Amino acid sequence: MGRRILLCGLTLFFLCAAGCSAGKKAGDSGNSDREQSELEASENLIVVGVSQIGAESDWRNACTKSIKTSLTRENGFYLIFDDAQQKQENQIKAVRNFILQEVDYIVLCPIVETGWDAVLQEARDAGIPVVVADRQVDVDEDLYTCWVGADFRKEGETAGGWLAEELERQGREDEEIRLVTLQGTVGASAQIGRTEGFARVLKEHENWKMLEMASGDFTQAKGEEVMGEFLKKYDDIDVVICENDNMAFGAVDAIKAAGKTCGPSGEIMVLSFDAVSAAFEAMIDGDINAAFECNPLLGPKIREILDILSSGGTVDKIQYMEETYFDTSMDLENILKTRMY
Ligand code: GZL
Repeated sequence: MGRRILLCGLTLFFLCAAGCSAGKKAGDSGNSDREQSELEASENLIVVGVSQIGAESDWRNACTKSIKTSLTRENGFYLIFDDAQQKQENQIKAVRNFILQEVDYIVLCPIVETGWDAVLQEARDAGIPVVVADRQVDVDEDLYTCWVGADFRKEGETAGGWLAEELERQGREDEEIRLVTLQGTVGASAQIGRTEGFARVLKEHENWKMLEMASGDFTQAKGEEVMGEFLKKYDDIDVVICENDNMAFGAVDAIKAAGKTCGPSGEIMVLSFDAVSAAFEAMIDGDINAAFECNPLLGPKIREILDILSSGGTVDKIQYMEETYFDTSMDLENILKTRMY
């Protein structure tokens, strides 16, 4: 109730201000874009504050687009969106601002799993339900209403299982296989889960040697830099595990810059996570062997959750997204035509 009064008060303030000042960029209604937004917010829209990590990867941009095209005014939402530029402190500030603005719901896409206890307790004390999306938070589960995202450990295990089958197909099941890993942002659920999931398969193959793992922070530039360092240290890498597509693209650039080859017909196998459209193109180009999907289209699921909650319903605490994997044995050109990100 407080929020509605607050927004109506803001609306009245902006309308008075609009009446006294000339030269504002006016829409059809004669109000500035800002006044229009405040007016809209005073309708019976569900006001949602979304704290997004940043724009570090193709996956993240697809996730943001999905959220923005789902939580629209037409669908009954007033969206307040914050891009944290990949800094947890910015996410914490954004959540505190959402609390001050008395939003109806908060959606948090947490950059790492830890450091959220205090601010989520503040949201709970303010009576604002929190939906955690994408990566997870390591807090008392009473501090958030539900989580929706991917099963990262399963993704890692699927990648390990795929590699074992591929090596067997090549007749290399008993050969010493030397691997390196480009990890995502350290402490992010996607990094923790993919590393742990692949490690479960790694320990089943004593002929697989993990030479080194280091973080490329889910970015292409850092991925290229770290892979370049690996290539200087190790001259016989057989496989690079990239915990997202953008680091895989960087790894491919580093491999080529070192005068080596990669992909299904190259010296170094490249396995990637996310399976965005650019990863399909890289597989079609012969640079990447396989991409393990992580579905970024969280918007419709978040919308469904918020609609249920705002009508007094309850939702499951943990909600997994559907996902699979793709490799160069598949009809990738035709599959690519069906991809939404
Ligand atoms: C996975 C997501 C990861 C992606 C990266 O759910 O958190 O963050 O794999 C993105 O591309 O940066």
